[in-house]
Amino acid sequence: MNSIQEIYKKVERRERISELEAIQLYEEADLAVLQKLANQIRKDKHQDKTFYNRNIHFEPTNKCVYACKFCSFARKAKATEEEGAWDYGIDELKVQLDKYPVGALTEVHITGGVHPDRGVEFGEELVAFIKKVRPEIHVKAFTAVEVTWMAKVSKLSVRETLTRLKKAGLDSLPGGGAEIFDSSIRRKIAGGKAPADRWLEVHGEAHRVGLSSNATMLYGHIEEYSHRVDHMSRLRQLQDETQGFNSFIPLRYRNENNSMSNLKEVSLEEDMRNFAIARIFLDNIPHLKAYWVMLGVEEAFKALDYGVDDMDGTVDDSTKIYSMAGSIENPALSRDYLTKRIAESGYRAVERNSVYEEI
Ligand code: V47
Ligand code: SF4
Repeated sequence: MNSIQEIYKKVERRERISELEAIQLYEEADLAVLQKLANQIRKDKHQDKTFYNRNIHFEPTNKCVYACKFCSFARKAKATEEEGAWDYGIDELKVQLDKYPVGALTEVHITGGVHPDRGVEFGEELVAFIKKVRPEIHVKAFTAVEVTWMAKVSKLSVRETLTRLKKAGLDSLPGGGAEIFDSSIRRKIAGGKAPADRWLEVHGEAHRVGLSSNATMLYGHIEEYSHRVDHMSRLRQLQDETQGFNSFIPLRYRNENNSMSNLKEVSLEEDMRNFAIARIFLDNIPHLKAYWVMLGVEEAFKALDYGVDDMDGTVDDSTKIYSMAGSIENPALSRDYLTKRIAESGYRAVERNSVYEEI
């Protein structure tokens, strides 16, 4: 086993670290050293740029065939409106889009519960509608879990499902549904939903049909450091093969209104340690995102000093997944606020499109 000093030196030489070395960083590394190393890597890759975009979310339903224990958002598939369930379609999507003049948004992110009856046709309809009325908007839609379910309902292969969605106008896949890949932990917190291999297969196929994607990791619940490293290692392996991931998004478990509310949330220090190690370990994923909606605004700005180069976007109060789990109630940040705070943090704000081209 290497000493911790030797691992630091390896990172300084920009050599790839092993899974065991990453676990050792989690267990032994000094946070100030991790911060310095992650920051150097971030500077090599992106200099002083901090990216953001102008985006909204659309959550077509919160009805879900699954019952992940960490989820505060989902309702049973047969739940009624009185029980807090919703089913939205084209009409609601149109109302949402009509709020924005042409040019005000560059991305719509669509994700929601896994609706029992909605197959690929529903997905195609939503995506095609956006492309009809706002062809310039990038549509980042449907997690690997949703894609897997659509394929099942419509009796198609994953590849056929992705190809049809792409033809309808889908541009990329969001990173959700990854949770934690280790099967024993995944089974405990995410029940029967798409296992790790399937999640990775969907993203691999997406990359091969020409759709890029993101990857998340839900941490700070019942997993151990070895599970986080295993998760990132499987992503690193797929990325070596496809180069299709744009960004990695660690998501701290939020503990309100769900079946694991007995668990305490991890500390800010733990969040920063996790961002820094992710930046060091995932040498082949270009961007590291602090999703302020989940993490909190102050925490996300702090993360810029621990390897993060992307703040996600303006969001404009269009998502409920995190407010229902105890995070910011009405998440919205203006472009001016993002630009100003990024500058105050010592970085240069750069508006990006969804594949990180500068606007
Ligand atoms: O997969 C659900 C997470 C994810 C909780 O790709 C929770 O750009 C913490 O993936 N505590 C969906 N996390 C959101 C997502 C996402 C968000 C922003 C940007 C992108 C992107 C992707 O939310 C789920 C799950 O891991 N989640 N409940 C909770 N209580
Ligand atoms: Fe359903 Fe997704 Fe919530 Fe799991 S995390 S219960 S799949 S909405």
